[in-house]
Amino acid sequence: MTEKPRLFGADYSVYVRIVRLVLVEKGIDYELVPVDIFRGDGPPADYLERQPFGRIPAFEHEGFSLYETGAITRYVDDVFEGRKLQPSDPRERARCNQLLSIADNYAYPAMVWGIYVERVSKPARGDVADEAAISAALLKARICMGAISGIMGTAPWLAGEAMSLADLYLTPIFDYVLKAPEGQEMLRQHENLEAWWARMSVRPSVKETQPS
Ligand SMILES: N[C@@H](CCC(=O)N[C@@H](CS)C(=O)NCC(=O)O)C(=O)O
Repeated sequence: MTEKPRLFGADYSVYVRIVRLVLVEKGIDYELVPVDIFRGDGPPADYLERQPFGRIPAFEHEGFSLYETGAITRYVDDVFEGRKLQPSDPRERARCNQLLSIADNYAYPAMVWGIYVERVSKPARGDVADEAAISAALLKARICMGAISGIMGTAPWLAGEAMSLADLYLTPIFDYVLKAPEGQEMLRQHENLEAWWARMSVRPSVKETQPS
């Protein structure tokens, strides 16, 4: 019997959830090995051998160790059977890759750290939200929503005719930002994204990977 792939990380992490969504959507059985990088003394020393930058996730499949979510998800899509998550059409694939870059470079920092963490997560643990940080993040997040909506256009999925890595990358980010009223307000400005989220958020993979 082949070994189950192992995913190292915590279920609250956006990036760990992206890989979990990919694994679930492809129907792959995997083991989630808990690693908490936010504990007081930092990432466990043996984890740094897997991921020298101390970020989650890391991944292992039959002796092959890998980190960086973009590399992991493309590897999983290439190596395992199941639905293909990278478009074969070169232009749709380029749009998919463009959306992954938008997610990494602009949406994740603005929507998760700038809005969700400040507006929802900090107050929940008794800390005061940094309103200036929220205002600055909102400017960037609005650009992200506009860009994502523009790329999607009238297609059913973010990168075209089929669900792709782009949808799975942006789902955990949207799930967090939509917990803030500012996130809900931004979504209402984009009818195509509202309809996409209504379809995406009820998928069994999204329910199965909810942070605990
Ligand atoms: N470039 C990394 C980013 C992963 C990442 O930033 N993960 C977050 C959790 S969602 C993390 O480990 N943050 C810890 C830190 O910033 O120290 C990837 O694609 O895997």
